[in-house]
Amino acid sequence: SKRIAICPGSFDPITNGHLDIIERAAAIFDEVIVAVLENSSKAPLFNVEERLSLIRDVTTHLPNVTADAFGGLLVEYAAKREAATIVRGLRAVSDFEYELQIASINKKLNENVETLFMMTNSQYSFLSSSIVKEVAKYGASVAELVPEQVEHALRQKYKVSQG
Ligand code: COD
Repeated sequence: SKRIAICPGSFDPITNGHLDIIERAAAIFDEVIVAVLENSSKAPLFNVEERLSLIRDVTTHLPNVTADAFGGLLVEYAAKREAATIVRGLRAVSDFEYELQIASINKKLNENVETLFMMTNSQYSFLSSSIVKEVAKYGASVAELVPEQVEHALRQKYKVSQG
């Protein structure tokens, strides 16, 4: 049977750090689903449709990668999509506690779903969606942090919001 993995997250917006994890997962699994959490408590910059559209735009070179939105519990979504693995990226030690907590609860909720961690590419160890938004908001270049389509979308977003 097909080995299906889920890369879940907020992806507000997708960065080169996310993309690196997705590409590496795509090389290991038959199918990778990039799953965007909808109705998160955080107020997002990009709505779910915009985030999905950016993910699709920057993964066209990966034929076994698709993007989808999910609500509710991640492990329930994983079961519905017949995915036995959740892939997460680890940047710093500071990620570890949070990730251990999520992975432990997910394991309790569904013991058939395994969480797999991939170390960040050292090039992107400092990179997060929040940092990217902060830099873009002040008009500095994010060209080395995100794919070109995302850079463009950020420029549009902040141009519009600044009037
Ligand atoms: N290098 C490597 N990995 C990176 C980098 C980088 N530079 N930047 C981000 N990543 C990784 C993150 O570690 C993560 O694995 C992934 O990319 C996505 O990151 P984010 O920040 O977009 O996503 P999060 O952490 O906000 O996602 C949280 C979830 C949506 C997965 C979580 O909240 C969830 O599953 N919610 C649904 C409800 C649920 O089931 N909760 C768990 C039980 S309580």
